[in-house]
Amino acid sequence: MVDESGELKNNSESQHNIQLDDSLSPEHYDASDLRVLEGLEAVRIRPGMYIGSTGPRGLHHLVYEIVDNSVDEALAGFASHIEVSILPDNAIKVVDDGRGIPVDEVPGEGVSGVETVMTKLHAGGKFGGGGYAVSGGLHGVGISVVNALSTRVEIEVRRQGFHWTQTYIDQHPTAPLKKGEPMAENETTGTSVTFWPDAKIFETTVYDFETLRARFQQMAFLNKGLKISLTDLRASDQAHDEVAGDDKAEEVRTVTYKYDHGIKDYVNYLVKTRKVNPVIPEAIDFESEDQKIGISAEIAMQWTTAYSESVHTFANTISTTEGGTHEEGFRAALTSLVNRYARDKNILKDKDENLSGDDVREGLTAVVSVKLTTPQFEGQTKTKLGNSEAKAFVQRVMTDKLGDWFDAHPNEAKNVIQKAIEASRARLAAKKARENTRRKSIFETAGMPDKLKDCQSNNPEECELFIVEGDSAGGSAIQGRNPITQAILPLRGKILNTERASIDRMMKSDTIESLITAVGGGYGEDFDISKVRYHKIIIMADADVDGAHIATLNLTLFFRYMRPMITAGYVYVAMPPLYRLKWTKGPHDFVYTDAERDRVLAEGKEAGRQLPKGEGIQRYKGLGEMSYQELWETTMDPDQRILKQIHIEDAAQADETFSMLMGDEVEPRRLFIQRNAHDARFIDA
Ligand code: 0RA
Repeated sequence: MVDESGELKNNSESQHNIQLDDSLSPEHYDASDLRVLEGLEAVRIRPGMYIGSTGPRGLHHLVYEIVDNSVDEALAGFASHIEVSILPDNAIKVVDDGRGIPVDEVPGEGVSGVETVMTKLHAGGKFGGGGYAVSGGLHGVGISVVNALSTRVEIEVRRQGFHWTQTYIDQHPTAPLKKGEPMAENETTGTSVTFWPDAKIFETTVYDFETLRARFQQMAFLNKGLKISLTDLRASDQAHDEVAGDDKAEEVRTVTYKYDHGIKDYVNYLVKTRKVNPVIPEAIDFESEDQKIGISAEIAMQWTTAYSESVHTFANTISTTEGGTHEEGFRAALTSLVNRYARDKNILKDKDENLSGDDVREGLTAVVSVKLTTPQFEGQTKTKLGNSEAKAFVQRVMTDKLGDWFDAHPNEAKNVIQKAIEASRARLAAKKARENTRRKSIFETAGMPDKLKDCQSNNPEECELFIVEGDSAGGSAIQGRNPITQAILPLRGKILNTERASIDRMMKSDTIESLITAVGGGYGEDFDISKVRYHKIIIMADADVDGAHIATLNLTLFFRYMRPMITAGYVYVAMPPLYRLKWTKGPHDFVYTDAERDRVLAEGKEAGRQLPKGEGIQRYKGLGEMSYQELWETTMDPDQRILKQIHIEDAAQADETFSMLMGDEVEPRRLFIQRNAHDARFIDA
């Protein structure tokens, strides 16, 4: 998914000068105080290093840290059900039916296993277990980090016939682990962890149901047979307060996920949400494990009548958005296998060109999930798998198993290859059309589209391309811009829905052609980010539903055909203001939401400021209504504008979202823009 909200304050050390021992009081159990202060203090000083950020993403990460431990119990064969609840005060409770955290004293530690896990960094699998623990969040740092960043943690373990409990307040246990009631006859072993995230650390402590729901559904897909449920026990008004204007009253929400066919179910689900037709009767799936090198791979795939590919890869259940070795192995094997088979069977003739990877993957929905003992995560966002053995392993598994499948299903194999051949024809036709237009435009400035008002600088790092809806806004943008670094591409009306168009039809569209040409890096498999002419692409559309649709159409084009632009963080959506408050004295205020308008009005009045009678609050209906000065001031000036940087946190979820957004419903599009962009005010500064 795209990053869900602004995380502006993260990693700023100065904001986390938090007192660590203000909770020490005589009644506190103090045997382990020293140990607590050592490791956990480091986490509180630099939370970003352990959980990525102190924004909403980091807040949600705490839940995943606990759940990952429970998932490890499931992978080790001991747990089958994980129940997560959001409590009324935004505390999180995670209950599993695993073995339970060890309760006996850990040799050399002088305290129970529970207390060791809670107070020592990385204590997770260090004792007792040692199994095949392969789930794990971004950092896999364990429960102690959750303790470090919570004001309170309550643990209950069912193990060795008893209930064991312990409470931590500001990291410190209030007493040693307490042996309580015996377990009832019908009770299973397990662990229950409840924690209250520290509001001194996090920008917000309000959990988003949808974010957790989507992640748990994905975990259920990636861990076949595992049952995960999520229940929201907050009052419904509170449960929704992250999305302004969404005040539907709903009763307690509960979802439960369990997929007996794992990623095959995932592929079927993705195909269904894309509302496209499958090409083969049933999704292909296979798995293989090599215990010697400690790696397993599960692969599921289905070709569909869609035009774009949707291949999603995971390592230890983490979405590897930047791809990596497992994805390379998958692609290499698929392309060469299909070409070899097509030539063997004479479906591809001697004179025919080889099918490209893009051709073979057109319409392919696939999930590749590898689990390995020592994953290496690389890349900008640490979501690229680096283990070289994963490439060879996935390549071998694909070649063997998909090869067998082709041999066993010759008719279906033929359909798949036929589809790739059609994709290849369309690709060649598109290439020809492009070459024709290029020849035609040779007299224009360096082959750039007529409509593009380019900037003077040739340094992509400082160049910005504004994609502007409509001619009148385009005109103001051209007048208002900084011509040195800002280029304008006005597009008339909506661009083609690339979700629903073949590549040759897509390339016949003037608007899309001019956009791709202006960006300069090509598209699809041949996309080359080093040739890109601007490091900021700014989609500028009205702040209404129609504008949101235009923004999503543009984003879909980037997502499907120029994805590295998004991964590199080059794609932004401009946020034009909704109102201008014209104070009688002092500078005007631009505000971006109704809530902000009310707040700024109240603050201004409190400070004794006044609005002129009548037209003190100007509402902007659209970009086209602003003068070029206003447009510059509010939306284009790097010192004042607000940009939302688009992130792909999880390509599989983004994929689903784009499919959903391209449908007919209006409301999800508005919410999309509101929730899924990143406030780049400071990135920009
Ligand atoms: C340390 C060792 C063992 C299990 C766990 C921790 C454990 C942690 C969590 C956190 C949530 N649920 C959990 N379940 C288990 C191994 C236990 C053994 O060897 O019996």
